[in-house]
Amino acid sequence: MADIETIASKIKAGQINRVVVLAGAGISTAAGVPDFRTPETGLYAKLAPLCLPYPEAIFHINYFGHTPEPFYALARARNPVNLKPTVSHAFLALLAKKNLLHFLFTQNIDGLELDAGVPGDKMMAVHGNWKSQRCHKCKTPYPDDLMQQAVNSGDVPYCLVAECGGAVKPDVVFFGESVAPRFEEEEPKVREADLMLIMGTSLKVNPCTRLPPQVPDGVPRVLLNMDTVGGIGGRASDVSILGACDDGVRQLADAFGWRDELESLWAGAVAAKPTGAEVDTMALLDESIEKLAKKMEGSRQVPEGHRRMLEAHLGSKSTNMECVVRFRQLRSLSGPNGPITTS
Ligand code: CNA
Repeated sequence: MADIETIASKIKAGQINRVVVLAGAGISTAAGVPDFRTPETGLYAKLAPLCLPYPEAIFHINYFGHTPEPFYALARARNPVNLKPTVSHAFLALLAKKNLLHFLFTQNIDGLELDAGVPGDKMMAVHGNWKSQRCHKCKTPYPDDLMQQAVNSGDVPYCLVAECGGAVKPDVVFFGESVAPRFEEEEPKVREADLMLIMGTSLKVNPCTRLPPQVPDGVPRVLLNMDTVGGIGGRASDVSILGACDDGVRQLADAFGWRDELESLWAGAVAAKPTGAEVDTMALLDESIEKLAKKMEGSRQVPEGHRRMLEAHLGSKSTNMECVVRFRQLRSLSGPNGPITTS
């Protein structure tokens, strides 16, 4: 079984030069952004009051097309303007500074890797990022200042092109959309790696889930995550550092003799990121979700697209049964065979 000390001695001997990293939401939870799937604190658990057809629907392009309100209810709390990089982001920048970062695939859309100092040509935000936005229908770009106003107020911004009226969407890849072709161009880098780090991801979302199996046999894959995922640990050369990523990268930095450099790079990255007023993103998220849930309940309306998706998911294990009951009550309000109130 491989261990941190063996990897550290290879790093010190210059035998590891091409580190490929796959990162996910877990490297940003310490910055105040909930991940998706952690029970109770993850975004999917928090969304329950909105009675979505299934939690991932909030990021599905079809759902956004007819019901963009839930997405904007959480936009303010996930607005990267309010976030500072974590020590895990700083570790990635340190790898790049030491010329060891072969490539970083991040599934995150918060851009914190760039804020920490990872060069843009050494990474791909596979699911896009929040730095720009456009109408999801006609694709016309939408101004940054108006987008910021919408994010701050929680109101859905709509296309400025007369007669279009589509909702504006940040340039992040939703479920049902394809990732940029650059992904396939960069993918072979995984097979060139002499070390892979897999950090803060459940390895449940395509296409990144297919990267770790491509690391050649015998090349160490180090998992820094709260829990074991994706069969990592199944090879003799795998190493698992379970727990918070920030603790894991500090453990690695200690073993590599980089600890002071890591802490000072992190402090510099935090100081360099201008932020507005301190915001409790988790509290903001709860507040916005509660507000929208009350509004939806009060209106006694079920958008037609929402109804169709909920019905299509009845019986699946992610169905929120409380919502189905509420939905049926709503239906009986309009009479057993009467129309469902739609908007
Ligand atoms: P996920 O499915 O929510 O999994 C997160 C994983 O990280 C889980 O295995 C957790 O146990 C683990 N985890 C949570 N906190 C920590 C921590 N502090 N230290 C170590 N491990 C931790 O998220 P994935 O990234 O795997 O899924 C891909 C989705 C999530 C992408 O589409 C992203 O866009 C999306 N996402 C991004 C952000 C962001 O940009 N910060 C936030 C939430 C979700």
